[in-house]
Amino acid sequence: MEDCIFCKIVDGSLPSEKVYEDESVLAFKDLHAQAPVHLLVIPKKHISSIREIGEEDGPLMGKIFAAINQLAKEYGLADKGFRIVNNCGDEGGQTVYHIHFHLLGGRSLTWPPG
Ligand code: DGP
Repeated sequence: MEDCIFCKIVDGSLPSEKVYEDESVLAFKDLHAQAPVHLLVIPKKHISSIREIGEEDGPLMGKIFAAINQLAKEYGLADKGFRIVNNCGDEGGQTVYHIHFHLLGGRSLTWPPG
């Protein structure tokens, strides 16, 4: 989608540090890391937020979580623990309206979030 920075990362017109890619999912390092490991896992297809997910996206969401599990293992987080965050909407803290899942780990994470 035009003017979507994550679509531009998907099509390569904006640079990113890619850490995973398949035909429908991409993961890259967050520009403003909040933890030693902070990755963003996104569908290549433009979905603006969790509110736009339909039943037909079930297999795609399964692929996203398979990629998350693979990355958690690769980055040594699987046994120690990690956090998946999805911010939805303005009050949810969403700033980029292309759905993405933050994978955070590598330190003890506190709760509740701010
Ligand atoms: P959220 O607030 O949940 O919408 O998170 C958006 C995240 O995207 C935020 O942690 C910073 C990150 N981000 C924003 N622009 C870029 C970019 O151009 N490249 C990368 N790698 N990350 C970005």
